[in-house]
Amino acid sequence: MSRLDQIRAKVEAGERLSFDDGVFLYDEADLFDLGGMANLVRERKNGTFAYYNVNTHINPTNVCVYRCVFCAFRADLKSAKGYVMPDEQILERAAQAEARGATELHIVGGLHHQLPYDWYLHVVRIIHDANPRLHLKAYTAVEWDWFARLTGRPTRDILGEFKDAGLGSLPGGGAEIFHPEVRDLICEHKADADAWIRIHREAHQLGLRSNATMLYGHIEKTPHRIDHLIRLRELQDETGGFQTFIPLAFHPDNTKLGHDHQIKKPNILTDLRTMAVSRLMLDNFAHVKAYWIMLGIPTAQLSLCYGADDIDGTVVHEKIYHDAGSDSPQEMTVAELRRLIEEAGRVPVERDTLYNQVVRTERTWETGKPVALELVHA
Ligand code: V47
Ligand code: SF4
Repeated sequence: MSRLDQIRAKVEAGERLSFDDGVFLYDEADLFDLGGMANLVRERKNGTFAYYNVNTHINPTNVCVYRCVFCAFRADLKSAKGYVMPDEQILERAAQAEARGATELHIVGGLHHQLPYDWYLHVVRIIHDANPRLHLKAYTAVEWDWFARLTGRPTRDILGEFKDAGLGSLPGGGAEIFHPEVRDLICEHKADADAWIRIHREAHQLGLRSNATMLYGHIEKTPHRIDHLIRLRELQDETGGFQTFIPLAFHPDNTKLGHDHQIKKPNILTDLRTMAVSRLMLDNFAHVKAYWIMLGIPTAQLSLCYGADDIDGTVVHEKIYHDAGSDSPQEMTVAELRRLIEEAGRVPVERDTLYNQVVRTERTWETGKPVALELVHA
């Protein structure tokens, strides 16, 4: 039996793939074989559904003490590009989101040199108090680690305090590439892999769900990517608290990394390969997301047959990828998202952040049953 056939037999039997299997698939498997296997797992877990949500991004500040070399979003303290949103602007964004029928706000930003811990807490509290129905998916592990550095308090206590103030879940950012051979070169001083994993573990133990990401297509090599996926899989075995994995393609424009290493954006073949290998390695993740802002619409559509079952949401006001050269639109309407999914031969399902189906009437929305579970137990 060929190596590929051995791996295919494991996938068909629902057996776990090893580190070496992952490296082989990434580097040597034919893309169509890879897609076929990933699609098998995708359809086993999520049938023909493809999920989207109605959300808005808020980046309360872009001023950041760190200098991750892949980041085009950050600004120095005194730079003309730097901003801190006043409360009114934050509340207006949240009110607009609510008025447009959003169920989720995605809140992340820089680590400001001078703003105190209480400001970040205040942001969550005022939004939640004004819009209690909006799910607040806020702050990456890098930010939680920063709050611990600011206060000297354990991250577990801080997460608990934010949960009481209205935090709903954690986004998956800040993971980049866990392996120190890469991490030390691209984001040396911020939370390391152990801190990222520990913070997500603590969040899960507090009953908060979270997402996970991997930034690919820069200086990392295949073993670093597989190592990253396996570290996530191990934490998921322990807690079951991750909802979605989101592979993030490096966008080089306006970044030091792109400039110094002359790196181009990964091509569609790498995007699809990464999506498929992620789906196959992360056997204990329910969902894999093709973030359309980052991939562009055609690749996001194709990804729905290469392991992905989710395309994120309407988004609105996206900055991180547009500062780094993304030419996808800033936002998509629900009709456009649904059409994108239908054109790819999938059935669109609106979900809330926690993957409950959203049922809409003319004026309002309600949370229905967990979609995936309904499917699995049908
Ligand atoms: O942590 C920053 C990445 C992340 C660039 O949880 C870049 O649902 C590529 O995590 N090129 C933030 N990537 C975005 C993020 C995310 C996005 C959508 C949904 C969710 C979710 C999470 O973006 C950062 C970093 O890994 N990033 N700069 C860049 N130039
Ligand atoms: Fe700061 Fe985040 Fe950009 Fe790093 S990725 S420089 S932590 S805003």
